[in-house]
Amino acid sequence: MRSWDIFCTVVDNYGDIGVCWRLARQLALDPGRRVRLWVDDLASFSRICPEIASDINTQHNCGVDVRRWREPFAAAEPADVVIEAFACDPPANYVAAMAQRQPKPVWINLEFLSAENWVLGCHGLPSPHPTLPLMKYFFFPGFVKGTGGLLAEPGLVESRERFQRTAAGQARYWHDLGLPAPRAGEYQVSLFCYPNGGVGGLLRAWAAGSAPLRCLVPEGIATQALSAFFDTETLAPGSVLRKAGLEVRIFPFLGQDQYDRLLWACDLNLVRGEDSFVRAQWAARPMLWQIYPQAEGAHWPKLQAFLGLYCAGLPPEITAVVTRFWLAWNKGDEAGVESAWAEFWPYRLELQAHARLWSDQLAASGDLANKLAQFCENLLK
Ligand code: TRH
Repeated sequence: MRSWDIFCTVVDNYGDIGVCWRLARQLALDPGRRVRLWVDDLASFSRICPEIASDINTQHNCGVDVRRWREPFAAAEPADVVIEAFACDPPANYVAAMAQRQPKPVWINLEFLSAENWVLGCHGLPSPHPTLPLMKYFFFPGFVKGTGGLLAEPGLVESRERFQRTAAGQARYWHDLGLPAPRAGEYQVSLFCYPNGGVGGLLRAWAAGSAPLRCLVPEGIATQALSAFFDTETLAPGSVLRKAGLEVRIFPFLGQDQYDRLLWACDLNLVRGEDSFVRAQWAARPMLWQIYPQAEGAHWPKLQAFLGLYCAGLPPEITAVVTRFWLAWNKGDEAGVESAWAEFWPYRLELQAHARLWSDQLAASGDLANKLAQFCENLLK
C-alpha cells in the first residue's frame, strides 16, 4: 500500500483545488493507494464539491481522506509520495519529518499548465533542498509527449461519447439542472470567465444572431456586463434574461462532475484559468479560453503557445479567425469580440470536428495521474 499526501493552498478562485481534487480522486481509485488531501480553504472546496463540509477537520469523500490544513500544523507521518500543488510549500515541520523518514518520500511539485516549449526541458527535473537531505521533482502537465499530460479520469472519453450520443441522457441532464430542454435549433453556450470587457460584444452579437442561442452562466460571473446589457440588477441563480434570440440563464455553481457535463452538453464553451480550460478540451466542443491574467503580461506567450499547438491542424484561414477571436477576448476588446464572433461561428462545424480530433490526440498521449504515479514508482524503486 502506497501513501500519498497532496498539499493544496487556495490562492484565489477554484483552479487550485479543482486540479487537486481531480488528481486525488483519480489516485484514490487504485486500492493500492491511500490518499490524503490537505486543503487550507474548505469553503472554496465545498463549492466545487458540495459534499465537503467547510467546518470539519477530517472527512472522507470519493475514497480520499480530506484534511483541513491549518497552521500550526499538527505532526503527521509523511507519506511515501508528497505532492505540493503549484509550489505551495508544505508545512515546515512536515518537511522536517520528511527529511527524517527512511526511505525518504518522493517529493513532487506539480506545476501550472503551459503549452510553452521550455516545459519539455524542465519536466521531471530534480532540485535538491537547500538545507535538508531531500530532493524535489518538478512535474509539468502539458499537451504533448514528453510532458506530464493532462488530468483525465478512466473512461472519460467513453462517458462523454455516450452522453453526447444519447438525447435522453442530455434531456435528463437539463431536467436535473432545472432547465428546460433546448429549443429547436437553439445553440447552447456556457460562459465562465474573469471580468471581461468583451462580454458585452458577445451578448450583442448573440442577440442579433439569426439562430436562437442560450447562454448558461454560473452565479457571480460576468455580472457587470449582464446587468448593463439587460438593464437589471436582478442576477441570481434561476434568473432568466432575454433579448431577441438570446436567452441567458444564471445557474448556481455546480459540483465538478455536473459542470463537466455542462461542457459536454454545450455547442461552445467559454472557459478560463486551468481546469475548466482542460475540461473544455475533453468536452470535444469548440471553445474560447480566457487565460488567467498575470503581472507584466506573462500570460500572452502562454496563450500564443497554446494557440500554436491547438491550431496546428486547422486551415490557415480558420487559424486566423480563431486567433483573432481569442486575442480580442483576452484583451477584453468589446468591438473586436463582436466582429470576431461573426467570422468565428460560421466555422462551427469545422471547429467541432477539430475539437474532437484534438481530444483524441490528447487522449493518445496518456493522462497525468498515471504518468505521475509511474514517475513516482520509478523513484521509489
Ligand atoms: O477558478 P479559476 O479561475 O482558477 C484559477 C486558475 O486555475 C489559475 O490558473 C490559477 O492560477 C488561479 O485559479 C489561482 O479557473 P479554473 O482553473 O477553470 O478552475 C475552476 C474550477 O471550478 C474547475 O475545477 C471547474 C470548477 N467549476 C465547478 O466545479 N462548477 C462550476 O459551476 C464552475 C463554473 C466551475
